[in-house]
Amino acid sequence: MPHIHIKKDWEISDNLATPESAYMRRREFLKGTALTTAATVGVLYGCGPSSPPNFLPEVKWSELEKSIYPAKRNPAYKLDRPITVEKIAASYNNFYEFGTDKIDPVHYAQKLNIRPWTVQVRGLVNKPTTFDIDDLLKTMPLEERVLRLRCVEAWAMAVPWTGFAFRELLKQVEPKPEATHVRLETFYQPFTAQGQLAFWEPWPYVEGLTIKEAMNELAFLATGIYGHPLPKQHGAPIRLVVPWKYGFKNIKSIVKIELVNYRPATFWNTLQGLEYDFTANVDPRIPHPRWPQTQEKMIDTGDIRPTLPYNGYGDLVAHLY
Ligand SMILES: Nc1nc2c(c(=O)[nH]1)N[C@H]1C(S)=C(S)[C@@H](COP(=O)(O)O)O[C@H]1N2
Ligand SMILES: [Mo]
Repeated sequence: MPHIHIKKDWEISDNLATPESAYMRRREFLKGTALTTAATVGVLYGCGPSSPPNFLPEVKWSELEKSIYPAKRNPAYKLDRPITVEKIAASYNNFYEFGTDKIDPVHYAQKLNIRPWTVQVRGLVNKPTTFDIDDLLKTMPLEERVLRLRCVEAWAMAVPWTGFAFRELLKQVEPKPEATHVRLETFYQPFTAQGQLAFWEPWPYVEGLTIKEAMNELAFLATGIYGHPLPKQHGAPIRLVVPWKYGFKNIKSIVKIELVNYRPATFWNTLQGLEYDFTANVDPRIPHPRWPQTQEKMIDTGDIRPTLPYNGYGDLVAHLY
C-alpha cells in the first residue's frame, strides 16, 4: 500500500510552502512594517502581541480575474484617514470558522476551496437563482470603494474593496413585496473550518439586514480588496460590506441569501444578544460591556480616532432609521 501522508492541522499545505529566498525577502520587508506595527497594536489593545506571519499566502488570480482587477474607483466614497497597510489588514482578521486569534485566519482559511462556488438566492423572490461566482464577476458592475470598517472590539481599518452594490444582485431576483429582511449565510464545512466543530455555537455564521438596508447604495458585496481578488482570510470569494454597521455584520464567504418576512436569527445575536444587537449600527453613544465605543484604534498605525455615528456614513443611511 502506498504511504499516504495525511497532513496534521499544524502542517502548512504545499501551496503555502514558500521558497527560502522569497521568504527572506518578504521577511525583510515585513520587519519594518508588520512586525513593529503588530506589536504596537497588541500592546495598545491590551491583548498579548500575537505572532505576525512571516509570509502572506499568495492570492491566485484566474484569467478572468486578471481582466477585471483593479476595477475603477468610485470617487463618491472618500476617506478621512489613510488606507490601512495591506499586510496588516490581511493578517489581523476575525473569521471564527478559522480560529479565535486575529492571526489565525491568514493561516487556516487557506484550506477553504473557493472554486467552484455558488451563491443561492432563495425565498420571497420571483426568480430564485443560483449564481456562479465567475458569472457574477463577468456580469456585475464592479467598482472600487474605499471604506472604513469599525469592529465592535474598537479597532478599525480603511480599505479599498472591489465589488458591486448588493441591490444590483437583489434586482435580478425580483424580491416580492412581502419580503422584509435578507438572511445571509456562510458555508458550513466543519472538517475544513474547525471553528465550526464548536457544537455550542450556532454555525453556520448567519447575518441579516432589513430589505431597506440591503437596497441602500452603501450595502456592498465585495469580491476583491486592494485591487486584487479577496484573500481567503477576508472572506473569499464574496463577502458583505456594510460600513455603517459594526464589523460582525460584514459576513464572509457567502453561499446563500434568503429573502424572508421575519427578522432572522443571526450568529452573534443568538450567542450574546446583549453585546451584539441585530441592527448593530455604529453608535458611539451606546456603551458596550467590554470595549470602548467612543473611540477606535487603527490597526496599522495605532492612531486613535473618535468613532462617528453610523461610522461617518449618516448622510447615506440615517434616513433609514
Ligand atoms: N463568516 C464570518 N464572517 C465574519 C466573521 C466571522 O467570524 N465569520 N467575523 C466578522 C467580524 S467580527 C469582523 S470585524 C469582520 C472582519 O473582517 P476582516 O477580517 O476582513 O477585517 O468580519 C466579519 N465577518
Ligand atoms: Mo468584529
